Amino acid sequence: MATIDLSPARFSGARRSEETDTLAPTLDLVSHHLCPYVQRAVIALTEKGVPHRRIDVDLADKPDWFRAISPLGKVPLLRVQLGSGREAIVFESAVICEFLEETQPEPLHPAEPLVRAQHRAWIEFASAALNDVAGFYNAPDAAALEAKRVRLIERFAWLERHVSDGPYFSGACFSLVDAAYGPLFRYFDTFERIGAFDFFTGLPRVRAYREALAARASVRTAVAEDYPDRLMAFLKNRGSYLSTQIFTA
Ligand SMILES: N[C@@H](CCC(=O)N[C@@H](CS)C(=O)NCC(=O)O)C(=O)O
Repeated sequence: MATIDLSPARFSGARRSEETDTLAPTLDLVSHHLCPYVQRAVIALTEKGVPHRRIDVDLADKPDWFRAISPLGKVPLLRVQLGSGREAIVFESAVICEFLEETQPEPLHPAEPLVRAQHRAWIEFASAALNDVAGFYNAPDAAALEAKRVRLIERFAWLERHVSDGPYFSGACFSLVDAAYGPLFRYFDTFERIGAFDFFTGLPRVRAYREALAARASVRTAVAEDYPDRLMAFLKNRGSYLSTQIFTA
């Protein structure tokens, strides 16, 4: 069985430890159908061609086995089997993606440290925008919804000034930063089915970026076919102002 060497000698510039082991070739990703952070890890695994199994958990009714291995009670988790027989858990999507970057083929980070740092920073920015997305769909009234709509437009205006001429964040190469924006933009496909919120008016680069990501196979296949219906049902059940604007079955 092919294994991947995890000894620190593989990585330059890192502090050395005594830890050496091997990583079994198939990885388990503990997931949730709708989670955008899970999608980042799935996109990275797909782009790198890493065999993996996806294990979806019900976050509304977390199983005991999941509580026992998830320090923050959140998905995604990467569960890896080691050659020594041990099992290890890696949590937090950014950490999972960086681990994949260090151990798997097909680099998704740029080689230059400054550009890499900027990509990492813009991944953080996508996480801040995801918090605003949650604020938008949980807003209790029309005024709060509008405030979050404006906030999100401000976020996209920042992105407009920093995204490349395309198709991806930095140009021709699909990168880890793109794996953060694909799942973010996906929410807006469903928001647009609910109403005309005009998130992307006057933002041609962001619009083109959104389209390029939606067309990327790894982004498209990071969710199941029933994702739009599941998300719509989730939004309808929030008890929020947006929920009251959903008139589909
Ligand atoms: N910072 C975390 C965020 C992950 C996160 O918020 N996951 C959500 C689902 S999208 C979760 O598991 N929430 C726990 C819950 O709903 O109880 C990461 O990047 O992995």
